[in-house]
Order: sequence, then structure tokens, then C-alpha cells
Amino acid sequence: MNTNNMEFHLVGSTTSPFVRRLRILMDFHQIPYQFEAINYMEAGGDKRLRSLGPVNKLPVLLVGDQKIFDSRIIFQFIRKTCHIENHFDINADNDLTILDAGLDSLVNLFSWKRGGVDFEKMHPEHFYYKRQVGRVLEVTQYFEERVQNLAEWNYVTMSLYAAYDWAQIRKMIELVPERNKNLLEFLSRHSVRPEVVKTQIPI
Ligand SMILES: N[C@@H](CCC(=O)N[C@@H](CS)C(=O)NCC(=O)O)C(=O)O
Repeated sequence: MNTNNMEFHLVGSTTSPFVRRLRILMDFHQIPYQFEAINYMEAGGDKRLRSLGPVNKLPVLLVGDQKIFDSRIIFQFIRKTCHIENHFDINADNDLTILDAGLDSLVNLFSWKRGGVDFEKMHPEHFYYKRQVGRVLEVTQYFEERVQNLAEWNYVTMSLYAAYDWAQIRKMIELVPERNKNLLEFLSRHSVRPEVVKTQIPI
């Protein structure tokens, strides 16, 4: 791979939580990058994304002539090349896996909804819907307890912030003080960080 000049070019969108976590990471560590925001729901954005490879998902990182797919692999690449997050251990990896399982379910339900299929209203007993919602509830409960131990501002907490901020803005989840006190406190505490403010989802 030719990453000689090591200029990072991030192809993403201003709304995707998978993209935002990487923007927060790079802004926080003052890693320079170009940001190309596309909308894959529009013809031009769809064409651009498909031109990058068969996965057709955001984000994609371009470094020299190398394309890197998937936020997690992009994170690993940035972490290695920019020497950050040295104490990222197996528990952090598990947290990311758990978070992404819930987020994938939410993003899929969001896509269905935007395409006119509101499972909650139309098929509340559907096997697929119940699996996704069940997972989201379990994952949210897991982080409600876990977040107390996540004091550091690192890739896991950045990803957690981006996921739940997106889910609330898109009305895919409603966090309430009776059940989600710790998560709400976590979101409020980090909402003032410059890299969080800079990457706010435009409403
Ligand atoms: N595992 C991927 C998930 C990325 C993902 O789901 N991105 C969404 C945007 S939030 C996407 O591009 N969806 C397009 C589609 O599903 O067609 C990652 O971590 O990068």
C-alpha cells in the first residue's frame, strides 16, 4: 500500500454515527484530515460511494491509493499510524462489539422506517423487529451500567456518545431519567467538548 504522504481523506456524511466517532477521534487528537460529506440517498452520493467499492457503506478512509472500509478497521489504522490509544484492551473491543450490534440494529430499523416500513406500527410482533428491539434494549441497559466505569474519553466513549446522540436525534430511542440516568449524564457531560460541538448532527 502506498500511504507515502499519509494524507487522510474521510468519505462520510454529517449524520452517520459511524463517521462521527472517527471525526471526533481525529479532531480530539488533532490529526489533520479532509472530510468529504456525501448523501448516499442522492444519485451523486450513491454513485460516489459505489465507485469506492462493493460495500457501499460509510465511512471510507482514503490514504494515498489505499481504501479502508469499516469504522473499526479505520480506527485500528489511525491508532497504529498515529500512535494513540495504547491501552485499548479486550474489554474495550467487547464494548465496541456490543455497541455496534445495537447500533447496526437501530440503523437498519431507521432505514426501513425512512423507506416507509415502520415496524413498530405495522409489524410490532414480527420476529425481525422483536430481535432488533430486544437487542437495542439489552445493549442500552448494558451501557447504562457500564458507562459508570468508562471515565476516559477514548474511542469507546466517543463511539458511545455518537451512537446515542444520533439515536435520540433520529427519535430511534428515548432515554428517560428513570431508566437511563447514567447515560443521560454521560451525554450531557461530553456534549460541550469542542470536537463534539464541531461535529454536531445538523437538524
Ligand atoms: N460496520 C460499519 C457500519 C457502517 C454503516 O452502517 N454505515 C451506514 C451509515 S450510518 C451506511 O452507510 N449505510 C448504508 C446502507 O446500509 O446502505 C462501520 O462500522 O463502518
